[in-house]
Amino acid sequence: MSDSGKFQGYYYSLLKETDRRLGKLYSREKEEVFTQKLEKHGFTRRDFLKWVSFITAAMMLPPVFESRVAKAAAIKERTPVIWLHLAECTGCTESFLRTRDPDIATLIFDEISLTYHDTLMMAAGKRVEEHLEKAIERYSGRYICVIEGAIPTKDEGIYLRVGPDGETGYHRAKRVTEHAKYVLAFGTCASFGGVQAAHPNPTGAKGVRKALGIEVVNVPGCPPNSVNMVGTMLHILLFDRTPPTDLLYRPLWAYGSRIHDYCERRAHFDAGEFVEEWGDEGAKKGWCLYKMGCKGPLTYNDCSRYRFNQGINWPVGAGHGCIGCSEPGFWDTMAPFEEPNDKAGIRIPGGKGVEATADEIGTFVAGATAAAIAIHATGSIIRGSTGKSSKKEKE
Ligand code: FSX
Ligand code: SF4
Ligand code: F3S
Repeated sequence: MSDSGKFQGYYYSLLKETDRRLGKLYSREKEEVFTQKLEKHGFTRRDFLKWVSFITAAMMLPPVFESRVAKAAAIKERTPVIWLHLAECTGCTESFLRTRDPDIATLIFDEISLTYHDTLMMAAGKRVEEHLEKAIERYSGRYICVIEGAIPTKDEGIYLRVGPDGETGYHRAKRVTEHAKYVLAFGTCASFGGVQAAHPNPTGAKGVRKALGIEVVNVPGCPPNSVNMVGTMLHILLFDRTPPTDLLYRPLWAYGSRIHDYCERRAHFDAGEFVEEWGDEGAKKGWCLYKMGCKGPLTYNDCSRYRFNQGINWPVGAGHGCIGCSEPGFWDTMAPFEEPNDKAGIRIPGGKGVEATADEIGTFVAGATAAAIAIHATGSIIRGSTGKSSKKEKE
């Protein structure tokens, strides 16, 4: 079957499943309560539907899913979320809170029941521990476990201790994920180890999947943009299954193309117009940042489409190149961040620009990038979505 045939089949079965699920879970009374909540916060039904259209398109679902996404805001029983913080800077939560339409997303996530969140909770100490224990017990086998941060594994994990009893991050993550239905790694630290795992990695820090040997959906970025986090969670809530991923276990809808493919400076790359020095004429004109070290041609993510902080801006928009923060080991492999990666074999247009080099354009991003593209394409084809994600698997 062709790839497009497979995807049509995928969407069709997803649609049928969603209707079956919503048929059981949807409640008109709940919808009325939710609509009243929206109104109370100053949102009209139209505002809500606009948000629904945006997030449905971002998840790369066809418009036929929009009414289902809207309905999902009013289902009877919510999926509880337990959100842990391990070795990291909390930037991922910061990014999550800066949702495109914070109030609508926040309202929906209130409904989703953020059962436990290490940093957003008012309580502290023993009370928090009791709350966590109760949540694990009450929702065992049903909750989504979100993890931010890497897991130090050296010397039995002693380099990260959390909570009043000094439990290791490794033990806590193991204990909570064991009873979770789905595990999501938010941020590059939780996905691949991040800055903690950068050379020489003194604490033996690893991403969740590698540290625990379990199935995890990775939502990398340092931090990831909120659309990727909200959309991934919404996908699971809607369909009760994880989205299709690439070979690095990143949702394809969010990490299926490169920063470079949708970059607002791309026309300047193709025309051979580059910033050569910080603050030069090219910089003032918004030319391409490749020669200043931009790793957009090597990085799979959608920042160039959705940006950060309610869509206001993103690294390249602000005038610095992408540093490849959603790729594994980027602190080591993408550095130096302000110089082009000579080993990547990326060919750039010469001074004559796109008209003179049209035949070459297709080969610009060959060389080392081909390896990344191959990983990606293979993953796209072979890795479907799963309905259960706590199975053990070999590293
Ligand atoms: Fe890591 Fe997230 Fe970078 Fe920070 O929690 S991905 S250091 S933005 O905060 O984990
Ligand atoms: Fe944009 Fe960077 Fe690509 Fe230039 S190299 S077009 S700045 S992503
Ligand atoms: Fe990271 Fe590059 Fe996006 S640095 S935030 S993947 S633009």
